[in-house]
Amino acid sequence: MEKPIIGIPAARQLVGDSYKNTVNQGEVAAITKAGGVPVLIPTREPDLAADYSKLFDGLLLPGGPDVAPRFFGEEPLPEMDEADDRLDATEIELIKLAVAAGKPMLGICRGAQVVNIALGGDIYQDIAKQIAHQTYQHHQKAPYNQGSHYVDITEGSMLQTIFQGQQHVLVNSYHHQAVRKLSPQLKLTAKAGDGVAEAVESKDNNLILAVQWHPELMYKENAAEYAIFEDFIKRVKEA
Ligand SMILES: [Mn+2]
Repeated sequence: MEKPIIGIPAARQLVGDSYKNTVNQGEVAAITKAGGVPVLIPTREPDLAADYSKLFDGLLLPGGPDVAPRFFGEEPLPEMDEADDRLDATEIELIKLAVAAGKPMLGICRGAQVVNIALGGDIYQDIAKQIAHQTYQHHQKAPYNQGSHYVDITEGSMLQTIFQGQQHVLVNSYHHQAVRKLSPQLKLTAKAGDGVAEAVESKDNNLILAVQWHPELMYKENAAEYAIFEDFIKRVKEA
């Protein structure tokens, strides 16, 4: 495979008085630099997920809005932000289809949460509210390209290889939700010192790597963050 096609589900964004289908430039630029061809996947018609899934070799699940809690069997807490259930339904279907077809995935922030939900896990709707002890500032006020809290990386994980054996890594953080009950198909491969889940990977293969932080906002200054995208394109080429 020369240049793999990477599908990126588009968010619904209100611009002026009309809705647009949008993907962040950070992910598009990082995938392109790593040798992939990014393709925007509209998410307004969940019934078309199977048709869209034929169009790409790998799936990038980007950051985005909160996931509607009905997708993991809960009612919304007051701390929930706006959710987009068509985005949720489309991504969940695309993830299931990608697993079935053996297509590699990279999840970023929301992507880590939605991949866990799609495969039978759930999330905290609001970590500050739902975790009993005091958590770190996971919605950082520092600039997005700046790391703000550390994560501890699990030995023997894909992440450890990507970070060349480093176990304690400074990452950025821009989330108020996080993986809670882990999918039986996933393992936890990084967590913050306060116990918040920061990365998950497939248990039995190398199809899925998903991080809770935003490498697309750090990769220009940080070689290991860029290596997350290089590793993804390599996984897609080898699948
Ligand atoms: Mn965090």
